[in-house]
Amino acid sequence: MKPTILSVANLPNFLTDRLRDSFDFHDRTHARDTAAFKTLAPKVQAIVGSGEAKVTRELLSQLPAVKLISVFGVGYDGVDLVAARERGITITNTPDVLTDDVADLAMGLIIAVAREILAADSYLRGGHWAEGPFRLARKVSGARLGIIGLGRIGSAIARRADAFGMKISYTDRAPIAGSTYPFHPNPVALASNVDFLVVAAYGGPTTRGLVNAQVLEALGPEGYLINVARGSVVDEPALVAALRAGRIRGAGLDVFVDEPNVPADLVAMEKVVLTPHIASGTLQTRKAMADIAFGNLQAHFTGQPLLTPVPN
Ligand code: 8YV
Repeated sequence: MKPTILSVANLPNFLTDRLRDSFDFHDRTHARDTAAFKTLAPKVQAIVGSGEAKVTRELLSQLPAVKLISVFGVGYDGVDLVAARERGITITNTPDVLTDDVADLAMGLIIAVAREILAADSYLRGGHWAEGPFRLARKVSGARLGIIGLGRIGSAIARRADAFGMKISYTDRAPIAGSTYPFHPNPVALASNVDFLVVAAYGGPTTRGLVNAQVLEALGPEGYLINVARGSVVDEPALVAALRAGRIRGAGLDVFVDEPNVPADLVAMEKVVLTPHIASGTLQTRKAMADIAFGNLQAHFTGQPLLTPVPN
């Protein structure tokens, strides 16, 4: 008998095809078919999630046989960790393989927003070039970059920014042993010393609203905010207000509080660059993530050591 698995995420076909071959696989039945889910729920032994999908206490309470949650993504803040821990449920994620892509997109957003690539593109396509040159932008190389969260992704951003001659500093829960970059004890102190503030911290309750009105005020009217972590780390209404009032200069955002819904105020602004949570979204990386998410399920059901369990 194949183990029964429920996906709570919108996963790529190259993963769902493999899951269908190896498991009794059910794709988001909990959200699609209440009657079918009632029959299915007691049999579900594992859940496949993603960086965006939610595994709530309420859902877990309907799935008494679940022992593993395999997250297709590095961030597992969508899982109710307290409820999972109470039940002794193991969680796995897909670290490392997506680090480069996320750091690449962070640099892309920095350059896109500072050099106004999207507005310049519209200027050209709109036939305005003949009227005169496009307005002057903000230089990236040599600027001061502040990183909130110097973990795997934050460090990869720092390495790239180093190559741009940027002056890097960071904040984290504590100074990172061995790091030579200047440490600031909190986001306000960091923001007041940088031109670009990049969020690369974990999501979840401990970082909710960390980038608040005060931090944005400290970043100042010439500062830019970049977020490739989780929408929840930024107080979104405070960000909209700061952009509107010119208290910061611009923002590059890949993540939002209520995805896929993006505040209309942000969508209407030219000084922001918005991408739909694509930081790990390359074929190469998503395939590597699929291998790990699948490998963790296989390991679990064949009694092998898990590839990438998250610490509990
Ligand atoms: C993905 C992510 O968007 O890794 C994460 O935490 O949020 C992203 O890599 C996601 O997990 C794929 O759906």
